[in-house]
Amino acid sequence: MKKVKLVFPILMILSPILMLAQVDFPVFAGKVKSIKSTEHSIVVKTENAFAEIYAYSPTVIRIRISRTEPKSDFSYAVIQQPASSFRDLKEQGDAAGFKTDSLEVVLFKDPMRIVVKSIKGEVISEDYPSLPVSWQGTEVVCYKKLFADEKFLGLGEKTGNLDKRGNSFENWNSDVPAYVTNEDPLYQSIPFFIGVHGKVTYGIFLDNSFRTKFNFGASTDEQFSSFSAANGEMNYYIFGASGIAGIISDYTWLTGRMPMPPYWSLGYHQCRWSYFPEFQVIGIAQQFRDKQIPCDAIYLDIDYMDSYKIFTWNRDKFPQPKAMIEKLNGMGFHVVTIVDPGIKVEKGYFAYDEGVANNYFAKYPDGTNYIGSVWPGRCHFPDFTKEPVRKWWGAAFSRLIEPGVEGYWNDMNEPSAWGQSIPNIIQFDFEGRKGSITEAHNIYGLEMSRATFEGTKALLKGKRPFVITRAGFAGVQRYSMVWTGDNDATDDHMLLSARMVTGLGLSGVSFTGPDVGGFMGNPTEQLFTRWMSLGVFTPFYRNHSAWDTKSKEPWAFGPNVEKMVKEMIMQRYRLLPYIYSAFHESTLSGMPVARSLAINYTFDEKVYWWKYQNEYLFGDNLLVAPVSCNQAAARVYLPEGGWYRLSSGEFYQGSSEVTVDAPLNDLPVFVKASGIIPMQSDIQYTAQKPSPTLDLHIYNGVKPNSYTYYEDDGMTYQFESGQYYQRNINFEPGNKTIILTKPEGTYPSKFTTLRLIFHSFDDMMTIRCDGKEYSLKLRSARERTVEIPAGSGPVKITY
Ligand code: MIG
Repeated sequence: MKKVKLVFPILMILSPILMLAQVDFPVFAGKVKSIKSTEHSIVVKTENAFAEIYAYSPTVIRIRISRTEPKSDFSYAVIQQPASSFRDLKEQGDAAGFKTDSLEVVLFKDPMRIVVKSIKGEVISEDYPSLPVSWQGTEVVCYKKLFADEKFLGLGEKTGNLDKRGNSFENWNSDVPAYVTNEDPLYQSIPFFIGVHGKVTYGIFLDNSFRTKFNFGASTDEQFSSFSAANGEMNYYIFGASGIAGIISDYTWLTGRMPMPPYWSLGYHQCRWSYFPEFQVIGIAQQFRDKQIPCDAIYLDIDYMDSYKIFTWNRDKFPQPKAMIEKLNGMGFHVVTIVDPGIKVEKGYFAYDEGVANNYFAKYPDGTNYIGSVWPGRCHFPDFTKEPVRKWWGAAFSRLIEPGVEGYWNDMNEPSAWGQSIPNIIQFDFEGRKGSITEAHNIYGLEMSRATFEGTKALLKGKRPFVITRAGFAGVQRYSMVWTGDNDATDDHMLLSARMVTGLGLSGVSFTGPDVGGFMGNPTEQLFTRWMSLGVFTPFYRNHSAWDTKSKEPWAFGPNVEKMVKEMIMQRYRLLPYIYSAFHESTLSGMPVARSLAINYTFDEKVYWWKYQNEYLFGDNLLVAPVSCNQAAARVYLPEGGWYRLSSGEFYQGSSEVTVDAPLNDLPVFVKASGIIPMQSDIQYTAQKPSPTLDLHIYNGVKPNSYTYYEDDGMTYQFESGQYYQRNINFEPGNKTIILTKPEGTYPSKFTTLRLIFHSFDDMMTIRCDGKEYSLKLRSARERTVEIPAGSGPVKITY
């Protein structure tokens, strides 16, 4: 500590001199020369830098620091504008301070150093005392004080532990087939993390698409954390809402939230590289129906195309795509096709000809189109940082939409080229600003997803597109769901996938999932079965595997596994009303569907423990404990409150570590005491009508619980004009009432009857519902049921 404090002031004085000598020595922002407040910001000049500080909302502060005076302001991630200037700008001696309703920013002048506090005066985040923002070459770094107990969460799709302290990470979207379980970087760049120290939580989002690095106290003698960008501005946001849920809500307000996905995309998906020709695709679909295993989606990987040319069909293997898809639709299947960005260099191929004619491709500085090799051979790459290119790309989906494709799977968009080393000089338009791939690389997948989403949304005329992407950047949730790429068929990957899914969830991306069963390699029967059961409780439930692996459909491992796996998929479908409501909640608040326990139990140390860090809440009322496949029993941590095992109804007191059975057909999943879970009857695919009776499971507890049930047509955007069905279910154990509020919206629910299933309400045999008495049936030792009309007004139940 001492050493650092003494050395840096001296070095800062020397730095301009050393710069002249062309030594790779840091240039520090230095002393504040002037501070002025404008309508929307505080503008600061320092010896070597320009800074601007904005309040986007009372809990969202933006800090922007650059060596030269910033001319433009540009972001692909952020969709909001600064709100108002700070109030109470006060300059006093060595510091200036300004406030919002929730936060206070203190700017120290010598050297410039920023401290953000809560309005109560707790320090949330502060620049490391003797290391102000600095540059080395074009790289810019910000150093923050590391608190003794500080934890670091999020950062999107990352490997490693839930708490990332002591490690450093890089963001550079990478095609990493068969990545190892500590690989970094992977496919996505989401330069946003959440810090926890004392009783404080905060978030930091570095909005810079160059290669960025985050150091959470790795190799710094536990003194500071830092984040840096290879080029561009030190442009970051500090989120100071109290609590992680509030921070995620603010972050997704700033960068956008997931739009409502089509209902069918929450079902089970069957994929493989590749199902072809046509008769195999139909055959797989038919086997699902024959075996009565529910499934909603079947995928066409790269072999559906003619020589891997995007937006074409291989007519030998798929002579009549439209007729084939109609047939699949008739069987209740939706078709998803892969699209890669590389456009084959081939005269006469429409995408090549149009792209060349209109200057749609990324270029060398001399204006020639860049060529890299991918699946189709030599390819050009669309410049998605140009509006006309996005429009063109989007419109080309008519070639898939016309025959009936409903899902668009964006692959290889890191962008990947064989060799993975696209030269830094390749040029992109950046909406006229111009930039090279060093800046465009990390947002390439984001803008490709955007082009796909906006284009298909327009073509589908009111129907919701389903977009899937491998690469992305902060804000990707606005356009696409994210799958976690080419994992392996191992237990470690299965467990890691839980952390990656919840890590993405902490970082604004709710609709995520891994290749269930593992992409590379062949899972054992046990691993396959276990992973299929974890998939039930994962936002995205897709089985996928590589071309050189054995078949992995639910029946591929023999009748025993098939029976277990069939029951698991059926459970997913029974749970869809619950899952759909969780997705809807996420579209409104950004709250992920799969929630690390760190969100609700932030200050409970045990949720960060190595052995419990994979646990998460699935929606608000279920807790999932991933277990490796050969473990017959599991040690599980149940946080505060009470918990019921979903499969048996057995009760466990919370704040306890328990050992529970974990046979392959029964993943440890628990329902929160006072939890409410709506479930429907068995269906084979989402378009099939369930019985008109909705099961409403209510688990006894002592705490009140409010649950929001949501339904709509699952297909269109008509819910935006009121065509939805939403109802709160308020369970108040204190006064023994359950109130179903009057349904909101104009959409008629699929369900006209509610079967209330009371769990562990031991001596209760009657209820009163709107004054009328109903007697309960004993369904099992712990379950009592009764059917009541769903009703169109409020319903009050007392017991
Ligand atoms: O170079 O399209 O991650 O899911 O099956 C591999 C073939 C290209 C990578 C994707 C994977 C997909 C595969 N793709």
